[in-house]
Amino acid sequence: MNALILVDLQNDFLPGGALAVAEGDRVIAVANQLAQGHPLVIATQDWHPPGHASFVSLWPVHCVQHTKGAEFAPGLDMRAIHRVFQKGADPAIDSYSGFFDNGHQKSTGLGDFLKSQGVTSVTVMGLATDYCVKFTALDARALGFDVTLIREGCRAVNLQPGDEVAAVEEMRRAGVTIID
Ligand code: VGL
Ligand code: ZN
Repeated sequence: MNALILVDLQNDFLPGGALAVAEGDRVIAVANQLAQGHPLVIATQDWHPPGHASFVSLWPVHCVQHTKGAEFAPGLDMRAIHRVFQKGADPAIDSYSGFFDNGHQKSTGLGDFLKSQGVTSVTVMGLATDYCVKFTALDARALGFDVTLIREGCRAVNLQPGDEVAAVEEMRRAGVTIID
């Protein structure tokens, strides 16, 4: 069985949000379309406590628990989403991947959940290509899932120009099938 993983489709990553991703809003329609009638749809949610370690030097304050910015995009069809996995709640360590924290110490439970459901392949899209999407796709590969990336459902932060292309290449090298 295939699971669709929608990565961090939250207000703070949309235009006007605290960590806005250019054209981030454009992927919501793609998500709704892919989710329609899909047997298993997972959403990840960046879910930071106030004062999260990543706010100090890396990122602006974003996706703070129980704030508007952490909520899912208003246009996202939540009825099509079966389970939400939150990440980044540990104040001391960030979690780009929907599966593990960045130190690979703690699991979110997503991998075990997918295996318990008989999932062997995952389709991944969302925000942002060069961070949470990339690390989610790479961890999914490392856990043994077949992974497909829907590129039109992704947008990148691009702190450096070229980050998006490099992220896609890294995923391709790891065995992720890229659908352009
Ligand atoms: C993300 C930076 C910080 C993402 C989350 O969703 O790609 N990037 N937190
Ligand atoms: Zn974050």
